[in-house]
Amino acid sequence: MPLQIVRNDITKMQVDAIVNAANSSLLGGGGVDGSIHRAAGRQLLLECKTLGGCETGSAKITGAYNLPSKYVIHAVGPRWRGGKHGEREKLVSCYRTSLALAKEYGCETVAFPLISSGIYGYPKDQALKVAVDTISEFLLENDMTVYIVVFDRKAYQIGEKLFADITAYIDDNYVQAHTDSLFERLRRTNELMYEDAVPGAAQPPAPSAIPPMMSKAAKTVSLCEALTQIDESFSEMLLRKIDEKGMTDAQCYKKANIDRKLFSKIRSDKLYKPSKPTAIAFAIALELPLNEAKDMLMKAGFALSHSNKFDIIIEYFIEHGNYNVFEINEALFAFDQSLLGA
Ligand code: AR6
Repeated sequence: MPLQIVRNDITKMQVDAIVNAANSSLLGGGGVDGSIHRAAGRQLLLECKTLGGCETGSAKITGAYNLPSKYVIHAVGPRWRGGKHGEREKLVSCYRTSLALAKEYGCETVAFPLISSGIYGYPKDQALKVAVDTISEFLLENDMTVYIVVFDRKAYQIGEKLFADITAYIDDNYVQAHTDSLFERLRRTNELMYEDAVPGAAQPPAPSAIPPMMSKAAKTVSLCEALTQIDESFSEMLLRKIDEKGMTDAQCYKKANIDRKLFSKIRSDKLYKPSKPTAIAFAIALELPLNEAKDMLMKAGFALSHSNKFDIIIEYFIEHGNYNVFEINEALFAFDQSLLGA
């Protein structure tokens, strides 16, 4: 998955480069800066002293010494002063400069903290949005795995309104799914099976009279014949939809937050069985309406139900026409669910 949000201490990340939320002196400080310097050891400070500081909105790179990464990229975020003093542009520039440095040094994996969202006071939901937007824009043109590392739950907030809307949607749908009586559900299942087995039947009999499992196997189709009528596979539907939407493969897998290698596997193996988050990520990237998204999932052997939060959150976004995988992932993360992508 090219962009991932994880909960961790950034000094523990096993990546090529970690990014530090530094100040313009580059000589250390509190917050994540303090932790990085403590974990890297004194040599980091000695190297930083040779750099001559750094402007707000920019970044400089050093070795990582005792840290598990190879490099530390020291980015200087803006202090929040109400939002009308170019804070956003400077924060965007921090991410862009850091990513450009990481690329220049051949890094394949990079981890960012939420720059400026601590001591510098940038509102956390807005800081997260800037991070996600800027990194995902970079990933459209570049192959890299980028982690946004969130230290604690408080440090991570999606917009309050979105959080409240999704909570309400989950509540409503959970309630619906769980207030159905067992009898109601059985009755509906039986009705469906009956329609399936006896097309055009005038009146279904009372629930008690329905045989428990009317199977199509009872009909005349032999197993061999049935096997020649295999439906379009997940991979075939995916490739067909990409063509129908006029997208390139790369546009699709990047929008889905899926890496190129995995996409190639799916492309070359007609019977490839993706994980559920991967299948959904493609349905989202293709902007499929709910019924088609469900159809595509079914091809991979999955369904969207109202019995778990993950499914309801996905449905919420599809119903609201929001097909931004990264925003969906922010919400999934906020509700402690697995993220979309590989
Ligand atoms: N791992 C990941 N994230 C962390 C960690 C950690 N170990 N520790 C804190 N965070 P901050 P800023 C999160 O204050 O706002 C320093 O003194 C934290 O929860 O470290 O850019 C510098 O020298 C928050 O979400 O950086 C500057 O003077 C995010 O990292 C000033 O602070 C950034 O919080 C920079 O302030």
